[in-house]
Amino acid sequence: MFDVQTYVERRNRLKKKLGSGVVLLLGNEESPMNYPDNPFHFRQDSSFLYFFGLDQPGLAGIIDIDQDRETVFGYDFGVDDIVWMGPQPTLANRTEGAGVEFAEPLEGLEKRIGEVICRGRKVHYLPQYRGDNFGKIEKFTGIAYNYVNAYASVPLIKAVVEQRLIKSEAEVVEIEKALDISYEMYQLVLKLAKPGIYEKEIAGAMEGLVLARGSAISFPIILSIHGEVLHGHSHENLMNEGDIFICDSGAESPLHYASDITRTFPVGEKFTEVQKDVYNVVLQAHDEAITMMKPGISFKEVHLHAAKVIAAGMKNLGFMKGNSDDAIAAGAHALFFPHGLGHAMGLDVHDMEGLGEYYVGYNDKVKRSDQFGLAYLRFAKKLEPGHVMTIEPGIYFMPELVQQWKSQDKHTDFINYDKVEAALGFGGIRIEDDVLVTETGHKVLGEPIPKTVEEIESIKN
Ligand SMILES: [Mn+2]
Repeated sequence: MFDVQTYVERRNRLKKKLGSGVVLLLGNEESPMNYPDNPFHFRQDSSFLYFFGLDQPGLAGIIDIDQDRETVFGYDFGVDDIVWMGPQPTLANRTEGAGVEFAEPLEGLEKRIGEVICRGRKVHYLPQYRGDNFGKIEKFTGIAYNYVNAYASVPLIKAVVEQRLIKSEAEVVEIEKALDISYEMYQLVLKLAKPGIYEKEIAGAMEGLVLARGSAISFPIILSIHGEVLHGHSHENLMNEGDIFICDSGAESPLHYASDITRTFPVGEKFTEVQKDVYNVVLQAHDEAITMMKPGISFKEVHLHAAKVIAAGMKNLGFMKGNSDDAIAAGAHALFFPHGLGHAMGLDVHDMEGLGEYYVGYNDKVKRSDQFGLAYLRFAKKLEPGHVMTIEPGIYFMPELVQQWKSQDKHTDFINYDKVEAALGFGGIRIEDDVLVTETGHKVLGEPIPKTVEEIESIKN
């Protein structure tokens, strides 16, 4: 945990921002895999971690703003539990570390919420994503399961997003701890990738490394010679000479802050000429986007600049044609770069996506586009010091998308379909780093992981 004061201050800020009512923050439960006592790896809810820091299942926190009283509800383990689990700290011991004065048995939570509602006071809760917590909110408030998220507190969402989006120095230190593991992961990938190995052998070794550091992956590893499948989690392919592969992965720091890094490497010692050409377009988009990162610039502007580098580069290589600005305005570049440039990162790898992407990356002034490609941009608003963003442009050759667009005669002024079709089977390229926005500009977090063609090929030789 961070020091006690961190959690006290975070809750004080939240109380001040909301002004009145009762905040209910549910921690997560153990989640069974195939029978109740055989759970998945436990992961605490990120907002609960942020405000209370307590990393055990079966807890809930109440912040009564009007009475200035904070309570953590939970369970005290008896000898019958300790027989199976070993000695456990008491609930009061645990809550003390979070600076919370009151620790009460979980059974009292329903009654407490009931009293608040009976008095006509507001219960603020966040959108839920786990079935058991939907069920709890339904039980405590009487709001039907299917309407639980519709009645989540918008003022609470906005207040939590505002706080969690700006990372303190201590939080950045945590993210860099996760990035230390990422650095080792990519050293391992570079060592293992050779013709004749299966994707799952590398992905498995990476996850083993993460576990051996006492950490957990921050999301399921993406590692595939089919880099054009954006979030593919199958690792069954045999990797051959001449293939390139995308590896998109992350780890968690001890306090559960994420890292998120993507590299694209050749399976053999070298990229082919065309792989190198396309790689350098993505790298240029990545580098120029990072250079633009500073307070006051909108992330949409940075995204559109990366799109422009990609459109111009693909025109240079003969895959696109016509005026690149017009191509971007029309959305033609999205055939190759269909996703957003990046996302906020913190306790969640897609930070606070569960609270609503709109609240994280957009606001009343910055509305989401409905154009294919731009619509997937998770964050468009202005950057501020303390934001941690990923920068992850990519170029992909997606056979189904190419066929669909071609059959619809889509953007024929901007796409050279003959040349694109001849290149199908290329796969995809994505390059991702994690970037902190500072007072004056930006800082790429973590030890540099090989990124240029020369760096990669010199290690692989
Ligand atoms: Mn990412």
